[in-house]
Amino acid sequence: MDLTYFFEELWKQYTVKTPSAQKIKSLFEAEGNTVFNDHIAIRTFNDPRVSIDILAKPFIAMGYEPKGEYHFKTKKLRAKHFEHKSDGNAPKIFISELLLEEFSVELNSIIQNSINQIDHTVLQQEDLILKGRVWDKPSFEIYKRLLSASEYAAWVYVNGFCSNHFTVDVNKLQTFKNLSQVNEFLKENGFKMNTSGGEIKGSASQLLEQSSILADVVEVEFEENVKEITSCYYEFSYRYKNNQDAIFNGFIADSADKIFESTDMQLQHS
Ligand code: OOG
Ligand code: NI
Repeated sequence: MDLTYFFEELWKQYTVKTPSAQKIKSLFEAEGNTVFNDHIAIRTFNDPRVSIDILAKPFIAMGYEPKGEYHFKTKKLRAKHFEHKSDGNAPKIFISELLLEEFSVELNSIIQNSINQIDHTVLQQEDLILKGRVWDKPSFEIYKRLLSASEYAAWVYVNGFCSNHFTVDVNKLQTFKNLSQVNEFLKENGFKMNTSGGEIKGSASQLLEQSSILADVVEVEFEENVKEITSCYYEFSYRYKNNQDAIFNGFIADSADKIFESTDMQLQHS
């Protein structure tokens, strides 16, 4: 598997569901920028058939290695990030998983039922992440039940496996000096920011500042009827150098906790 091909496929699938990302990238380019991707993110469940370690496999095979680990107590999530061993320009990968054992028997049986539907040949392939939703058409009734326990679980149930965001590397934009300039530009162009925890998450002293737009809302065919549900979002990151003059390549759990909320339907109306 080839890394460039893999990211192109992920971007193709992502922009079909996230037209705002393609629009923003084109707006940056029209201003004279070349857009580089800092990282992508993937969501899953800690079931051994689809866990972080399973979804990381193609990336490990393409030269990535695990780096940081992060915990989200309230959201009941765990995450790992991966960096390429030799290609410093390769985007980082952030993969999180829902800790199923911390949820009800009901949630577990819904998720087990979905995972049980995955075709065995698909589970054996290394590109599960390119497969999208690999179980039957979702039920809106079940979606709502999941939503009351975990926004993350409900989102994965509907959206399946994909890159839930790409991230513009603001350090590499030529016509913007910092993240607040980027945010102003996005708002002028009519995009809604995720303001949970503030428009900019993190700080220079934490060596990472991040912002994101709210996820696009797309029509999803449920068993019952068609409903509008959040798909994916676009993120913007600005990284600082540490005392050793090396750029910080990790993530900040407190900031990530708020970035997750970019797909929360409730923020759409606030
Ligand atoms: C990942 C949220 C965290 C970051 O950069 O801190 C994140 C997600 O929404 O799945 O991407
Ligand atoms: Ni991110």
